[in-house]
Amino acid sequence: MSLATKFGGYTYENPFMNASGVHCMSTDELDEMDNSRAGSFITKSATTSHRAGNPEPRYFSVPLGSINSMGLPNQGIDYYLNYVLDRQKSHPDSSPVFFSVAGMSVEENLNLLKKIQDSDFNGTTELNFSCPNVPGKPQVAYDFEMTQEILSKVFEFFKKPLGVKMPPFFDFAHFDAMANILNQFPLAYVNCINSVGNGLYIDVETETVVIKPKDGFGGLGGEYVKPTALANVRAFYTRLNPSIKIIGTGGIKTGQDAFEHLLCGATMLQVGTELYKEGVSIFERLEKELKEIMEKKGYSTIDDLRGKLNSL
Ligand code: RRO
Repeated sequence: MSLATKFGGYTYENPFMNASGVHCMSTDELDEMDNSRAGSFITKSATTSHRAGNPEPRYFSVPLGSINSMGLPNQGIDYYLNYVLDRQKSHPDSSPVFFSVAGMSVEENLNLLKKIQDSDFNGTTELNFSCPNVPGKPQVAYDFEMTQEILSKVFEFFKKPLGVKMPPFFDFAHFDAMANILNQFPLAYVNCINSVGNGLYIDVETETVVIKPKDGFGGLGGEYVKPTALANVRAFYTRLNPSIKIIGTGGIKTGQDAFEHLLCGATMLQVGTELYKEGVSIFERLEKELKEIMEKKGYSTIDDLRGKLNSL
């Protein structure tokens, strides 16, 4: 029984990672990810300079998941780039990691990626097209022309492995149109999904919202979003060129949830809400539970089951 996962020319011990934003804001958290059972990890989406983000409270755990409006707080690209470059030097034999960027404009995205291109970074870069929480800034990937424009400009100079983090889509016309755009580019992967944007959670006792920014509106994660995440993983797995891998993110709390994402076609699996709740010990549990379910069903490798979802 092996959970070994080939991705971008490397073999990771298992497919599990954090979702960008969770347990990756500081070097201490990144070190904890690195020392955990996770197969790999990703840094918090970085902007050009440090951002404080939105006022607190801005993340709230609820029984079926989470709601957040963090507002892209991060230490700035240099902080995370220095971290991953130092790690490369001190652990030259370790598998490379993932690096997330989220520019606030076309220009900023291009400048962030130029910096990565010009650095020695040897891992995979994730371009976040789906932050739902910066007031006045729509989620990039809901603007199809903008998405096409950014990717066209990026691939004029960016030669390292690049993936994109997508928001959820809810209509076949949108799955088709976005897949047509993504298929024009040599992407390493598409990550489905970011949080489901602009939900509203209410504390009935106080008749009040639970997070401060945007009058309580925020991105939903956790159990609420798993069916939407699975639909997006499946929709893009069945529409994208096979060279573009899928990272499955959304509602992974148990080994069974992981198994479902793999059946839909995911290669790597990211955990956000439940990692926030449980801490990095979750990865050991997920590994054990995924192995148990595979054993019970007679699968000895993930490759044997990836994408093999049956239709009726
Ligand atoms: O920082 C955030 O508010 C945030 C980001 Br950048 C994102 O991509 N997804 C999310 O749920 N929150």
